[in-house]
Amino acid sequence: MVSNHGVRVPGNGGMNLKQFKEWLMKYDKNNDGKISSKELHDAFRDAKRESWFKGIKSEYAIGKADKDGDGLVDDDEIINLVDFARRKLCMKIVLV
Ligand SMILES: [Ca+2]
Ligand SMILES: [Ca+2]
Repeated sequence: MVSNHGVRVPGNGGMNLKQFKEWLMKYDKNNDGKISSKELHDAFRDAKRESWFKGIKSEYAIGKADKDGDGLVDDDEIINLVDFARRKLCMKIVLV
């Protein structure tokens, strides 16, 4: 099991939406361009290492972001994760 992908979680210095997407898409294991609950779980697990927050439910986050109800967060829906990442993962994400 590889649990560390060599990805440093950005955010301490702030990042924009594009950088947030790029970070999240590193966890898109099957390369379908969408983030599943499992993939988001891996991203959150890594992010939590640098966050005080514990017990983040990726299923909950997906439910918040997934507007068309297919269980996946696609490119257009990632923006719905921004607010969640800001508050729950303490990421500084700047929307420009
Ligand atoms: Ca995927
Ligand atoms: Ca969706």
